[in-house]
Amino acid sequence: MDGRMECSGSGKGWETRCSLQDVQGIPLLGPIATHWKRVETFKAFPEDVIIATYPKAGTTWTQEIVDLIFNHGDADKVRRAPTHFRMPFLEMTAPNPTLSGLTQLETMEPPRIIKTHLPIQLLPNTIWEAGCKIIYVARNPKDSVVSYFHFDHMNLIQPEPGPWPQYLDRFMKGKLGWGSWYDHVKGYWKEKEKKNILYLFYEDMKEYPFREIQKIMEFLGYQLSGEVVGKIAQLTSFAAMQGNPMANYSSVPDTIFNRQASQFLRKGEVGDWQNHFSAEEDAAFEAHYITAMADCSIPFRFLI
Ligand code: PPS
Repeated sequence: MDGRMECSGSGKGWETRCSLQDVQGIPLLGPIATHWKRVETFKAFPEDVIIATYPKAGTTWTQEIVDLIFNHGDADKVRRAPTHFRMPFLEMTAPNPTLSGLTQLETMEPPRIIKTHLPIQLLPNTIWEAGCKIIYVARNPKDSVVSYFHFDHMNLIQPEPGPWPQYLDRFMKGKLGWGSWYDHVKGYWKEKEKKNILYLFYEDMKEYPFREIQKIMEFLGYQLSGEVVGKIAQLTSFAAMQGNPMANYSSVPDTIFNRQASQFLRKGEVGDWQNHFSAEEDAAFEAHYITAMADCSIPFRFLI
């Protein structure tokens, strides 16, 4: 079938959703686990920029911003190809080269803008050895899990999400793909001073896009005028990206992204969790959050 790849264990195509397999204690999509050696031995270059996130934290948004910074705000240049071709997904290994981030990366010259959802301890060693700049984006867990739930309905390679209450429970237990949100955000937070990591929040990007784009620009060593930064903010607004076929994943076939279930750029809001969490779920989540985050105070905002 067009654009499909094997799912580890099934021996078939993507007729079935992938299952998760542990890699060093982190549940990853089966095909990623199967090809883990290739991910582990990935060769990074010093000029590469890594955009690391737990799923649904604003990866695509940040990718678009970084590509626009690299291209001095030139909208035509960033419309050269869809997001996943311009800025491959590091661990997304697949026999089909058009879907394999790793295969694409092997053919690209640095500086490359690389997407990953890997927790910090699973990043390939050469990223550290090369001293790559890492932009980490974190999103509050309630909006993250809601976005992830909708995404798992629409992305037919992801494991079946099942009912919301059980899904929320699996998120809190770190059993969804790429593991524990709590460990993920804490892992990068604890290393950010020692390593070359710019730690950003989705909520800040939403509230102060100009300021956050400037931060990214300075981190990457660019000096663009206020006018260009303003243009980048406009080009990367939710509405602009939703209407941009090179930034909205509309090129991914319906056999993989079921758009009847959800759009990739779905709502793009802070606080949508209020439409999904019951009062009881919220209370249980809050109690769990306090315990899970007790060893690390990261200033998450659940509303802006
Ligand atoms: S993925 O699949 O993990 O790479 O997804 P990711 O890109 O990290 O996150 C998708 C969510 O980010 C929202 N999004 C945006 N919000 C605001 N502004 C812009 N420009 C933007 N672009 C993407 C997207 O809509 C998903 O969030 P939800 O809450 O589901 O709408």
